Amino acid sequence: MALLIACSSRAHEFAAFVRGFDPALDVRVAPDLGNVAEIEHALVWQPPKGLLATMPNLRLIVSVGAGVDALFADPDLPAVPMVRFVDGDLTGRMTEYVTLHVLYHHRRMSEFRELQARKVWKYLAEPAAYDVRVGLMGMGVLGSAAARALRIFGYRLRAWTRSRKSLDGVACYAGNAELEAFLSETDVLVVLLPLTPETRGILDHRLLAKLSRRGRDARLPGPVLINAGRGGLQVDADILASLEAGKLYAASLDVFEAEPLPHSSPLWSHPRVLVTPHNAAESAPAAIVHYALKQIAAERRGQPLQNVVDRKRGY
Ligand code: NDP
Ligand code: OXD
Repeated sequence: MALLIACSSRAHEFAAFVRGFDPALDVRVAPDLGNVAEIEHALVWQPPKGLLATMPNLRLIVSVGAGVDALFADPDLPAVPMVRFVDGDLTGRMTEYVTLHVLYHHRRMSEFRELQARKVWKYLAEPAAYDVRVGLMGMGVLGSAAARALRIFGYRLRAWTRSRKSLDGVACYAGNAELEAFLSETDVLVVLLPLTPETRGILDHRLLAKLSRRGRDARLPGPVLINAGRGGLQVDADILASLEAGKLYAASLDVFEAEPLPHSSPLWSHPRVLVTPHNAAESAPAAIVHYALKQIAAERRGQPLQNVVDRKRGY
């Protein structure tokens, strides 16, 4: 009985925590697999394609990420249960990220930064929070926590999901048929969707053009995009073009089509774009390992697993 750790980063850090928590557990760190027939559980982040299929007795895959798109990218992904990482600290960090960036753009901070650089003392009109419509694309574990935090400030909240949701103080829209109505009533778009075949490239010029601008009544200078879901959801070039055309006022991007974001990308230096290196909600290795060992223990005892990935939905 062995646990494989196949992670593109922090693998040895995870292994050290496993050994600390459970010294008796046989831990293998890819690419040092040993006898693959002994591997029953795997803790993974972006594992090499085809690797997991070489383990004939694999019984459970634990994803270090909340998002599992990298696993589904493996055409040979074994048909064993998969659980994704869901954790209070991760959720808290994402809530901080979303709140920080909604407030930043609502309070026109990028313009104040520009004014400060030029030593210009200038008043900019800022709408009341109750007049700013924040729309969440995706209101699962992370989106619903963000909505609860944003509600405290009095923002007018709406959310778009696959199946219909219900949350106090949030106008809920579901499915493709209601996407346009959702977008037309959104000033600040917060994206916390998983990357699936249905959502890939969804943040393109057509979608961005549908965001509310409220014409002469607009309180913000234009719509804002905040994407902390996955880079594959967005078309970087369309975001830039929308900013240039004034269809977008500003953007906060934690994720990109290519990561790390290439030096050549104009997003790096755009005055209304905030770039962060896919760390909106970095998770603590000890918490990840603790969670993985709990799931492995449940699997061994035949008890229910938590946060099981639905293969049909792809998240
Ligand atoms: P959940 O699975 O809990 O929530 C996903 C939400 O997206 C659900 O509300 C779901 O709808 C909705 N959704 C999925 N597909 C569609 C679709 N086709 N149309 C409309 N809505 C859809 O995921 P989490 O909240 O835990 O995480 C969301 C994503 O955040 C992850 O998949 C990951 O990519 C990203 N992430 C990024 C991090 C970072 O550091 N930048 C850190 C952690 C996660 P429904 O409720 O109907 O199922
Ligand atoms: C995740 C991430 O999916 O960090 O957890 O992106």
